[in-house]
Amino acid sequence: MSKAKPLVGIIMGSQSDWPTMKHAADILTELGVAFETKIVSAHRTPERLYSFAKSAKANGLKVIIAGAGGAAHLPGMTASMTTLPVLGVPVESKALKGQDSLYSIVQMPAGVPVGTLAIGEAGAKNAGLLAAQILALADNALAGRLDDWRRRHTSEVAETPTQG
Ligand code: RP5
Repeated sequence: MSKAKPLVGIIMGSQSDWPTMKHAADILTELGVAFETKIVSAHRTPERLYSFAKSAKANGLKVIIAGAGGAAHLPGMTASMTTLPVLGVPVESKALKGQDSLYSIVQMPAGVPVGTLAIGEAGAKNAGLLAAQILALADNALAGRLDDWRRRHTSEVAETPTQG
């Protein structure tokens, strides 16, 4: 069986970002969305970044999720080289707990948007969901799977707290 062509590119600045970015990958797997993962560092592998961002659309990607920590210029630099939607995930850093990552990603000057999610695991998971929601605009089967996912998520909330 041939592997589906990836529609979402998940990139991250370092191997150390994977425990966070894995949550984006997991949700896409759960929803049956084909994706690829790559380590692309804006400052350590700038040529890899250039070639990834410049060829992303021609390679069939529809959405890019970019996670980085610290001086997190990866999402913004990626967005500067493509008009695909770029979702930025601020990875929690040691020194500033990801506030540095968040501010680096969220404060894009007008004209080059990056959709910025929450710091860490919640942000990565929501980036995966948001990427799926974008793709679902043109994919009814995926839209149905998202509705089911949301129903399950809602039904997991008990009406009364467990005592004890
Ligand atoms: C950033 O620096 C990466 O995105 C990572 O979050 C952070 C630390 O990278 P390593 O020193 O663990 O490679 O570029």
